[in-house]
Amino acid sequence: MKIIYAIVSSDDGNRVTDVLTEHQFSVTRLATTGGFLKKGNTTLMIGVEDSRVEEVMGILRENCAKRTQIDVAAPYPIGGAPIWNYNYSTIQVEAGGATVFVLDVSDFKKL
Ligand code: 2BA
Repeated sequence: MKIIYAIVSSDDGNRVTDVLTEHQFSVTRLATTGGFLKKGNTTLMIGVEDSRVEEVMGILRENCAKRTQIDVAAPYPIGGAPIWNYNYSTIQVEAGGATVFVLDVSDFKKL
């Protein structure tokens, strides 16, 4: 068994969860925050048999917006200053898609 952590855009979170559920996957959805942009995103936790990992990957691929370059205002601190004193500069980052971690599960029980 594997546990899949998929970090997706909050815009895609609902749809991906619905499609996974329709395909009889169990999903836990966590409201998370990206460390770099400090914006909300969604992390899906999906426990799945090894044989169905690729099916999950396919659903993520099909239901998450394609990765594109976007301009964002990125904060950078002015020498040890608190957050409200951060300066901002425009940078390009890739957004969309899914960041996926697949981990082995050593034990799984429902008690
Ligand atoms: P954030 O950390 O807010 O990152 C948003 C996007 O900013 C990233 O998209 C990437 O294109 C860019 N980025 C992130 N860190 C950067 C850095 N140090 N310098 C320049 N650009 C940077 P994604 O790679 O698609 O990541 C989307 C979200 O997935 C991330 O949001 C974070 O919440 C999570 N994530 C990505 N890689 C991760 C990792 N190795 N470990 C844990 N979480 C990760």
